[in-house]
Amino acid sequence: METIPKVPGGLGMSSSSNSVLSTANSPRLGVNALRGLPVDVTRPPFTPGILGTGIVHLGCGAFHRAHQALITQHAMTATGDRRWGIAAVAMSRPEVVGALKAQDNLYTTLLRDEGAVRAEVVGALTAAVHAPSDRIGVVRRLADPRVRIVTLTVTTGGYCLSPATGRLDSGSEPVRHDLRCAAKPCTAIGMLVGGLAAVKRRGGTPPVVISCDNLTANGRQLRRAVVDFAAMRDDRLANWIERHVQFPCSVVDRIVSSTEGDDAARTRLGGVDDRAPVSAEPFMTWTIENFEGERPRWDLAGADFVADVTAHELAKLRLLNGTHLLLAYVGALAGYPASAEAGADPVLKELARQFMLYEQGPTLTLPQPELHRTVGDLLRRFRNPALRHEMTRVGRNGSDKMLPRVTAAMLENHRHGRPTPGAALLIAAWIRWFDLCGTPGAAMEVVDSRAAELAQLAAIPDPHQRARAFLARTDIFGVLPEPIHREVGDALAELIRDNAIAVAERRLRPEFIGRVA
Ligand code: CS2
Repeated sequence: METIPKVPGGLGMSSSSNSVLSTANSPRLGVNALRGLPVDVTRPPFTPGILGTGIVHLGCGAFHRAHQALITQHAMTATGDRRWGIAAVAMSRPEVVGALKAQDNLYTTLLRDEGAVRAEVVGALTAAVHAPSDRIGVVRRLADPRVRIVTLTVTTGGYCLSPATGRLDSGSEPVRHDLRCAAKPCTAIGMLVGGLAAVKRRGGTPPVVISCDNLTANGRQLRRAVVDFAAMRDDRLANWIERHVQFPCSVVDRIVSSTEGDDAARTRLGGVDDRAPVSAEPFMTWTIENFEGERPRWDLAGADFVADVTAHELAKLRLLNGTHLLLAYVGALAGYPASAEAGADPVLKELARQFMLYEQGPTLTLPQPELHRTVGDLLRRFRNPALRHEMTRVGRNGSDKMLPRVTAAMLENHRHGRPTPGAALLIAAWIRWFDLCGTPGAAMEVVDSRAAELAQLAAIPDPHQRARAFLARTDIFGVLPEPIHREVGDALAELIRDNAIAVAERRLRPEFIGRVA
């Protein structure tokens, strides 16, 4: 029997099963339940049955459902153009697919703020597909002439790129599997190439492929992976993809939290049971590089089309995602299991503010007033008490996130002689988690594709040597100079012997030390 290797990336930005507490007798969400929902629940103005499928999405996690799927529903509502239903593909876990199928592909998005919860039932999905159960079917869907757009949220690992070279990691087991077994690919890259090859064979127009992952230059990275993979199958296919397929970059933003064990959906739906709800903040942006071809009027639903997303992307990755990591790793050491709690701690809030203003901010092109406004907004968003964004989710796969979100800026600051206490503490706290994971009551678990290799480094007793051993992993951190190694070692030594909040407070600018309340 064929063995399918473990695929990096997997579910993308999803939460896990999203099961809500339910009573055995509650009616289940579905087309028939729509009419009986409370009046303040927004319903889709169409049912999935009448939509065409113009989009395939790879990575049917919570993020996709609370972001692109909802925006697509709003775009279809604005125009009445019903060609843009989405076939959503779950890359690894079957639970969400089972839940959606049992609900006519309907689910609820709960937009949650301090004062209010707004519920909207989303009917934009025309199919939910479990990729491991239907690999041939996924490729067929990608090649369907009606599909004009493919979107992805498969996380960094899902791109199968080697961090050292930026090219396809052709030695990795999932990639080798997909080269051997092109008809039944297990990676997003193998699936895309399979679908595009079928479009080329029939002489069709390929879909536009839009990455929605938090990666630097996500469209260009995706294109690199796809073209490299195609070239290993057939040079002509690779050339055709290079010439004909558009991979616009896009920057997504919405904090989407876990809905696990959360009964809010059933309450909002007046007792109707939804096993695939998602919870998110009201704030949302989606910035997409211009491309040629048909698309839903996402621009009427909050998305922006621009010539170049670079500046926006850097700001998002460094201010929001980088600071999220700081709050997750340091906050979890302080015992906070979720981002909102860490964001409400006065010392951590000040640390986050200073990290954004004085470390990440100077590496961006944002004008000062905009930087200050963004930082203020982010501090509010981080501490939204209505969302439960667990540290384990925010902090997972840190080894993929360090360079784009933290150390690229750190290195730039070092070159300009600017201090980087927040970044050094962030890295030290991450390293510290390899010691602590699995300890009873720990506020975070380490979930990382490189966890096994890194656990060996974490066993080095001397904190300075341990920090050096981690930082020697240039595939994770890039090349950082000696003073940064020392600074991270110092922070790690302090975190081992002292309380994380005290260590954080010592890293605030002198005028704040002892004065944060
Ligand atoms: C978070 C993101 O888990 C993470 O990496 O930082 O999911 C973050 O919530 C989103 O990017 C917000 O747009």
